[in-house]
This record gives sequence, C-alpha cells and structure tokens, in this order.
Amino acid sequence: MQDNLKTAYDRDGYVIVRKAIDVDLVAEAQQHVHWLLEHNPGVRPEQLHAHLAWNDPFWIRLVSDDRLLDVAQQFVGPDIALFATHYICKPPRTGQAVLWHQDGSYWPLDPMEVVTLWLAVSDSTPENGCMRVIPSTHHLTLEAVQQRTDVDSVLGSAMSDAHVDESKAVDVILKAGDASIHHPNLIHGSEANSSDQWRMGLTIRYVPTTTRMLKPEMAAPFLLRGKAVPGINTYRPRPRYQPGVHMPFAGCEAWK
Ligand SMILES: O=C(O)CCC(=O)C(=O)O
Repeated sequence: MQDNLKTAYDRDGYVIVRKAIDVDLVAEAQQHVHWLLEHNPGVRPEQLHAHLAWNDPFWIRLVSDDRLLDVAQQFVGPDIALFATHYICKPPRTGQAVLWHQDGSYWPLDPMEVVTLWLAVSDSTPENGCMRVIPSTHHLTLEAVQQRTDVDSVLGSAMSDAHVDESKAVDVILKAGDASIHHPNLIHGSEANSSDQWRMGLTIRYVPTTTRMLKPEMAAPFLLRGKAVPGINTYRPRPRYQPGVHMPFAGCEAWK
C-alpha cells in the first residue's frame, strides 16, 4: 500500500491509489450493482445510495475492507466512521453527467473533516464518463450550488460556471479496482457516458469520529474502525447476513 498519499493530496486535492482492492472483490462489487438494480426496479443506476446501504451486509463489508480503511486512515486518522456511500453507475450511452461541484457544499458535517474514496468498480475512462477534477481547487472556499434543470444530471444541481476553469480539468482515469481520494472542497464532476461500456463507481465518504453528522437520517452512519466519541453520532448496527434476503458473498457466513 502506498503510504505517501498525503503529499500529493495536500498539493492537488486528490490522489490516485492503484489496485486498492483485488479482482475477486471487484467482481463481487460488479455483481452487487446488478443485484441492487434487480432488487430496486425504478431506481436509476446513478442513484444507488442512502438507505439502500443500511441493511446490506456486502455493502458494509466492502466499505470496511481493511485495505480501504488503511488508505482512509492516512487522511482521517485511526477512528473512522462511514458518513455516506453511493454507487454512481452510468449505463452505456444513457449514463448521466455529474455537473461541477464541491462535495462540502452539500454536506451537513461539523467540522468538514471528511475524505471521499472513489472506488472504480469498472474501468473509468474519458469515453465512459470518468471523474474530472480541477487540481488544487481544494484551497478555495465552498460555493453554493444551484438547481439545474436544463440538463439531465446525477445531482440536479451545480456550482456557478463563474468559479470553474474547465481548461484546467484533469481526467481521473482508473482501472477497475483502483481508487481516487478527494477533498470536500475540490471542484469536480464527470461527463455523460458516451460509450458502449458501463462506468461503475462507488463513492465512500469517511470521517473521523470527531466529525458530527447533523442529519443522520440522510446519512449511513457506521463505525468502521477504532473508537466512537461519546456524544458525537449514533451509529447503526452492522447488518446481519440473511440467506435469501441479501446478496451472498465470500465470507458472508461470518456476517450472520
Ligand atoms: O462519480 C462521479 O462521476 C462523480 C463523483 C462525485 O461527484 C463525488 O464523488 O462527489
């Protein structure tokens, strides 16, 4: 595991981690996306999030994988909670864009100490709508977002174009199993999927347990490693695996 991630992150507001997880776990995550879509007809593949994770042992197993927590620990320290997690999966040809934004503009967190690990569940390329970032914009303050109805998009909102210098944008090109980490103030987004391939990504928002989640009903608060801080956050119990209810996965017996 790379242990010098913080230098690039502090400079650029993001950093790439190659081969964050192995091919078997990637395959299970891909299977999970299709399982979720089958069990939630009517939910767009860009919108698999929030309460869907609350009672899903594989989802919590994935976000609490030790390799991912070891990465997160470099940014948030040893006491780690999950704040939110969202599969943003763009189907071939119809997958929607994510308009330019800073994550922190949306988040009820106090303080805004949080890091996103974006896990590539498929290859992520300019053609299929990989994430695009504007390096070093994490030094900027958070700007308000406005509703946008002129274009189909995952968030339905964006920051004002006045704050975005798209000529400086960089494509975050990842292989399935790689991850990128980004800062809550970093300006980023992604294009629609114009290819014949799926683009699957899982956002995982890790916080130190000193960060208060002000709207837990909208979050996925799980204690993943280390200690909770008394009086800060109420964590959900880990979901138990029930055959026939949940997707089976390697090691699911230990989650019963
Ligand atoms: O998945 C994407 O294309 C964008 C991800 C994003 O906006 C985020 O992680 O905040």
